[in-house]
Amino acid sequence: MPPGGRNVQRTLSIIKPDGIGKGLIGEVVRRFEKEGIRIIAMRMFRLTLREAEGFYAVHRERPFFGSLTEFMSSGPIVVMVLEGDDVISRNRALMGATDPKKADKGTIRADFADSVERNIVHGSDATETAETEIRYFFSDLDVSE
Ligand code: IDP
Ligand code: MG
Repeated sequence: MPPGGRNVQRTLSIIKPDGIGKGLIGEVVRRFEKEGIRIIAMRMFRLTLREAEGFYAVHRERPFFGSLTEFMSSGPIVVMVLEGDDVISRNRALMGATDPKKADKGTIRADFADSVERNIVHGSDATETAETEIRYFFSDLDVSE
């Protein structure tokens, strides 16, 4: 990228069942919009256990996989496509570290999460995973230009 050039990216954000349960849809959306991050697609639904397992397939061998996928299918979620300059890392910065006890003050997870598993939000971690994760939930027709 040239110096001063823009690096417009898309990323997948999920407000997890604990975030919905705590009434944080508006709060999370507000934090994105306040940062100038555009929401270009949004859906709310409940994942089946199978769908949660598919989404988190990279974690299949981890000891927390069963508990995580049960949690993620325990209630409705809100999934969003975010767009903006360097939005993948900017969203991760707004979210905070996976473990809320280690997350910086003022991040979504530090402010609201109960545990490393129930940590309110998901965000893609790289351009390739962002593309795969957006594709898991959205078709091109769902995304507003
Ligand atoms: P991330 O969401 O910050 O990218 P990942 O390591 O990709 O973190 O893990 C995916 C999700 O799995 C986390 O957001 C969290 O809900 C859950 N998770 C991660 N590590 C643990 C753990 O050690 N115990 C329980 N759940 C975990
Ligand atoms: Mg991750």
